[in-house]
Amino acid sequence: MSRTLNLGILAHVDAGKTTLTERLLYEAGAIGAIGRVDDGTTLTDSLDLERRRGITIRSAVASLVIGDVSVNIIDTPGHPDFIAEVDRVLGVLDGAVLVVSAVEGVQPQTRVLMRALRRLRVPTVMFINKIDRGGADVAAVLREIQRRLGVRAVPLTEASAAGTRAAAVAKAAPDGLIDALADDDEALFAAYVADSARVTPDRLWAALAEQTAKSLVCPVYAGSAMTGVGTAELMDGLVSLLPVAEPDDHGPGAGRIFKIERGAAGEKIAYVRMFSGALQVRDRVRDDADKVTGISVFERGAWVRRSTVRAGDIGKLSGLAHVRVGEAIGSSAQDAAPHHFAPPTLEARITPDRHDQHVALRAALAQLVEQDPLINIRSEPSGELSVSLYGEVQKEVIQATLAADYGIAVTFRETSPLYIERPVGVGAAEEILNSPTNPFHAAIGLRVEPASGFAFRLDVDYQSVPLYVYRNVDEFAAAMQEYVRAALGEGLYGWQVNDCLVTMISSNYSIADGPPSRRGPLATAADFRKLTPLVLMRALRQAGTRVCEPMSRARIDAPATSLGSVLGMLARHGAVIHGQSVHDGSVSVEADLPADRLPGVQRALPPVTNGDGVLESAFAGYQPVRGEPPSRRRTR
Ligand SMILES: Nc1nc2c(ncn2[C@@H]2O[C@H](COP(=O)(O)OP(=O)(O)OP(=O)(O)O)[C@@H](O)[C@H]2O)c(=O)[nH]1
Ligand SMILES: [Mg+2]
Repeated sequence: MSRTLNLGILAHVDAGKTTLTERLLYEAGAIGAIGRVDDGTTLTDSLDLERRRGITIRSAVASLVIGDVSVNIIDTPGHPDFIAEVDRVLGVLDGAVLVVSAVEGVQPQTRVLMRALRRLRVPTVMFINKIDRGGADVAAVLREIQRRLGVRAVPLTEASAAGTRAAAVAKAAPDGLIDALADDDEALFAAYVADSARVTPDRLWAALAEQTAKSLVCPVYAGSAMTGVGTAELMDGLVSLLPVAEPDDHGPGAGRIFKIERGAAGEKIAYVRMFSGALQVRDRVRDDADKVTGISVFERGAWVRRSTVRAGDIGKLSGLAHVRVGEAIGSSAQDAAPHHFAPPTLEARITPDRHDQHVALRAALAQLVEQDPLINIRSEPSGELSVSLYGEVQKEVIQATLAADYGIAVTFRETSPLYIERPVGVGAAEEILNSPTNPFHAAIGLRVEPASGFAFRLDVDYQSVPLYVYRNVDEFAAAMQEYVRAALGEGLYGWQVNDCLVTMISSNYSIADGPPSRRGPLATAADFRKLTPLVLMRALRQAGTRVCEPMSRARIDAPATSLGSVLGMLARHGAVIHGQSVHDGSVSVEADLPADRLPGVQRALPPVTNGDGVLESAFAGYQPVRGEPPSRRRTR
């Protein structure tokens, strides 16, 4: 079996991910001619919309061979509106290249991505790209990487003539390497102290690979994806520094779906990364799922039809009509993957321009949600539809996709912040059997209390679990957790309830020949499901909830002379300043403000800074709204 490396290419928008992917494919001989983003001819920006706009919208997979390693490369979008695409990919990577521009340096998304990569312990190599462009400053970017990303950067190439078309790279002197590595490798340090000459380059490289695999250090290469300078060195590093595994492909298959697309005839194609075992044509991906009817895997850089996809590989599966992005498949199938980034902060009403396309729009959106589980659709009893969103660009993309792929012209209106609710105190409620307020054949007690994130616990007598409906207590707990999660979609004010612990404190069900208090038709799963929101709402009413709004942290860099007007402008937009610093005639101001005020600040910035102000922003959690809490119409 060949060795495989599943590699993600990640970066802030426009840093050069797609150009680098194209360059690597070309250098490895996987494509015969090199395409350009600006001409709309790259392999991985294959969607019409991507080619026209020159940005990546969906993650794309390609494959190349370096030495004896088969590298599956996943080019991701950098625009924050499409962070959901990166979210799904993170869970299937063996390693990543985080690209940063030698001109723009570390940008907000660079930080967000590095934090996620570190948290998930994805071994990462950095590539300082665009050293051929005017203004490139590799040394300054290296300092930023250390300071702003908080990683121990190990430069492996040195750039010369950066900022010119003659920019080149050479191997960095190895002196720095021992300093970077000895801290976390006592044996290496001891060997070096005993006899520095005996620490061979091979020994150092092995130590570097080991610490890279453990996410302790981050090797950094420099170059230009455009001219190809430095990419050969990067390719060497990818296969010698990132952990290339030879996974065990015996036993039943387990993997994760990380992308769904539709084929020419509208059929679903699911991309799977296999972690162990193997999956075959005609296998079911879960007990209750459809059968796989076709498999394609990469071989020497191209998709080929096969009967099996094995551990370590990426495969395209057909026949799975009901599969969703993020789903785990195979023997150890558990929940959907957890999310790694901030949630969408906007919601907009979406309406078809032609009134007779309402049903078609609903069906089309349902298909988009399968591909993008972070898009949440709400349909109100009146039939009106809303979608949750990250931003304006995503809105335009949804609009263009609906028009091009489904022939539906839509209008977005009433874009508003996506508020959440948090419980204020503790509340509990209970429904017993045969009471006038309980139309169901099940009984439930729930307690709600503030927490960080969402958690569900089962604290009931196991005798009270209907084991004729659920196979065991764990299955009952999982089902109840899902009912509770669904019910929390709309709290007292109609917003999603977050940050709460829900404990199930009592349970019961009626039986035909039971004592009078329990006598009745046998309870079904539907009784538990339907009763859950009633009890939960009562518990929430007792606990009380507070409506909170999504916040952004903005950082503005501007000429020092404009400080006064920048501060005034921020205050007018309701921002709270919590830091400012002046250096070399320029000033940085950091401030928190409601996320929906950001576009206004963006528009107001050029006039108060003579066009010299730069705004960066990132999601900064939720804060209670001041004044009257906004409410949203409930759908139930
Ligand atoms: N001069 C120079 N330009 C580059 C280089 N790499 C990329 N570019 C240009 O930078 C722009 C963005 O490149 P992309 O490859 O689309 O960047 P990306 O990171 O894939 O962008 P998104 O996927 O939209 O986030 C394009 O105009 C490229 O031609 C480079 O090494 N040097
Ligand atoms: Mg791209």
